[in-house]
Amino acid sequence: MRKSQYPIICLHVIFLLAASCFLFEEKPQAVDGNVSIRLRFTVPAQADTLEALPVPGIPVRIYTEDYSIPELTEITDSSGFVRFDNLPYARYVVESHALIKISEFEEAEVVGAKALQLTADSLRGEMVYTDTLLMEQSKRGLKINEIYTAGPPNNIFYFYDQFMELYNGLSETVYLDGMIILRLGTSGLFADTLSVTYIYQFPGTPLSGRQYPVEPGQFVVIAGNAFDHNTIGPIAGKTVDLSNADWEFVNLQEANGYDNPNVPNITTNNGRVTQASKVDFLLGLTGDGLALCDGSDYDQTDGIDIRTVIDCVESSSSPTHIKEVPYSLDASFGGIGMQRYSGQSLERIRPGFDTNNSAVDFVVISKPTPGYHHE
Ligand SMILES: [Ca+2]
Ligand SMILES: [Ca+2]
Ligand SMILES: [Ca+2]
Ligand SMILES: [Ca+2]
Repeated sequence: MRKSQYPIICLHVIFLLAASCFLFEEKPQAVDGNVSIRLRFTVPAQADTLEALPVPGIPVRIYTEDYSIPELTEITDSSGFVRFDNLPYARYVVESHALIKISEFEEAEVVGAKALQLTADSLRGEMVYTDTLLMEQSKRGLKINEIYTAGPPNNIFYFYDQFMELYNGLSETVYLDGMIILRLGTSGLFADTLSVTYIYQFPGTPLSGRQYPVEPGQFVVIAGNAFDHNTIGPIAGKTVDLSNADWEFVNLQEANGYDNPNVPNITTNNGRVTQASKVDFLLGLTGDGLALCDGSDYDQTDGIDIRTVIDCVESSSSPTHIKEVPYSLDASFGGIGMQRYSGQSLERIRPGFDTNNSAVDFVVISKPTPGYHHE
């Protein structure tokens, strides 16, 4: 018998989004365009053939924020095709997830997702956009699940409500002891060390420490500053309450830096990890590189060894952004179109879902979700 990565796919596709099939069964009358999207969903076939296998019978969602058009869902046919008609020119996100049986005992989650900008120019006169999406398998682990950096809607340049969120997608407990979080500089696409702008470390001993557990399915919120940012007058009601964050970034050399005594700290300039900057951990509002590493390499003067990386994400609001993070850690970047001072956040499509390709793995969401996942 030949080895196959997805041997019995046709029999064992399980719907994760079955509920959404029934919500929008009828085509909404508001959709009034004459463009069509026709997509084929496939998964990689055996290693010894080049041909991908179609994925039949899975729900495919499509949505746009350009118009108030309801989300649409269609099911792929027996050849993996799905088609949406009567659409206006707009930017769309197409997404599908499925659990696929990869052996008698094991299922893998796969996703196919794509952002499309349909204009008369991009379609070159055609009325049907056609493409094939290769669904990719998620790698389970402790992941950077959400990065909130844009700031709430405001005109006082407030963005100190930033946080990041981790998620444990494994079936066993992991420990944060001694792990480090990096804000990255430009490393180079084929580099084997990461260039570091900021370096912060959890307390405890890297690799062997067992003081700071993260249970399976648990979210971990790490606040820039762990207080209720709604207490700031001009942004009251528009931002996040981080007073119950799990952790707080503190630069021990920051003059008068905020430090909530009830929230434990992940620190820098602590006698172990050292950085030149005396400011708090802050990320670029609409793009940056961020890495979570196991802490076995904590000397950033010669860069951090990429073999110690647990997860790494590059983001940028600009579609013409030039990548700064090695391809082997993130094949692309997420966050295209994210606006500063919008309250938007960047979160994985599903909790912990990671194909090491942030354009596929992440979506821009309209408001941050500290400690939980967007709907
Ligand atoms: Ca802080
Ligand atoms: Ca604190
Ligand atoms: Ca990753
Ligand atoms: Ca979240």
